[in-house]
Amino acid sequence: MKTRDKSTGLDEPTILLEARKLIAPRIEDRSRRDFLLRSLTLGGVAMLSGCSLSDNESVDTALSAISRFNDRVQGWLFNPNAMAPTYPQSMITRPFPFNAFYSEDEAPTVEEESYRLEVTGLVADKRSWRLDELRAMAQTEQITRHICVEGWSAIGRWGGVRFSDFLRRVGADTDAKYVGFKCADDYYTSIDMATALHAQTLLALTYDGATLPRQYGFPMKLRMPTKLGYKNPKHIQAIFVSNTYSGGYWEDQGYNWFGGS
Ligand SMILES: Nc1nc2c(c(=O)[nH]1)N[C@H]1C(S)=C(S)[C@@H](COP(=O)(O)O)O[C@H]1N2
Ligand SMILES: [Mo]
Repeated sequence: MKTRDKSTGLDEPTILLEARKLIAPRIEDRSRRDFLLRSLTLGGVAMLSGCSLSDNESVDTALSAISRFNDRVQGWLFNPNAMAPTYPQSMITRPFPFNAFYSEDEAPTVEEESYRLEVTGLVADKRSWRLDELRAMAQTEQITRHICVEGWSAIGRWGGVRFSDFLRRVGADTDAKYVGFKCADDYYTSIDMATALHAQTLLALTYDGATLPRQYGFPMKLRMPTKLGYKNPKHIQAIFVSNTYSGGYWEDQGYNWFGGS
């Protein structure tokens, strides 16, 4: 079951639990965090969000207001120079888990010959890319942990083009706010520019030394060890640079947009 339960109702423990989940991850000072989480009340949620909690809809609005606030806080706290941990080969999770909003046999089949990566928006060079052109760029590799909000994590080895190299190569406006992605399976997401330029953000073309397999995102995925699984789009077909917020598949259903891990 991949649908998020939106029936927050007016059940106080559930609302507070949801609010705590949104607030907790980015308060680094432990004693302040524990204090804030312990002392959070329904009144506090209403106050933080500027919404009355009179019905389901206003509860949802309040929680998404906290989530938007959390995006800003995460953006401020995100350190573009801090590196996510890397691991030795011996720690790679085998087999690496599959996840999508459908089952593994339904993963899209993309044909290499006809495939073109579309690049649009605030970029100087809007021409499309063939896979071999991306393979001809400098390649790098990393072994990092993928963390899914559904409660699992796994260590994997991805290789490909540093995304900051790609963005500079296409003459992207790196002062723009967002980079968005459209995928072959109708998935979509968008990320903040600071994360797009992070040294560990890869336009991944390989998994464990071989061409990225179909179910893990062929022909390419964006791999970011600084973000949760759902922010890492597989089967990327189009990349766009923009100052307009464009959300994402899970983000539009209530998942936090910044999605830092
Ligand atoms: N195109 C596409 N990308 C996607 C998804 C998806 O359904 N479609 N699911 C996301 C989620 S929730 C997770 S946890 C990871 C899973 O990647 P994996 O199959 O390589 O483990 O892909 C992310 N990227
Ligand atoms: Mo996920």
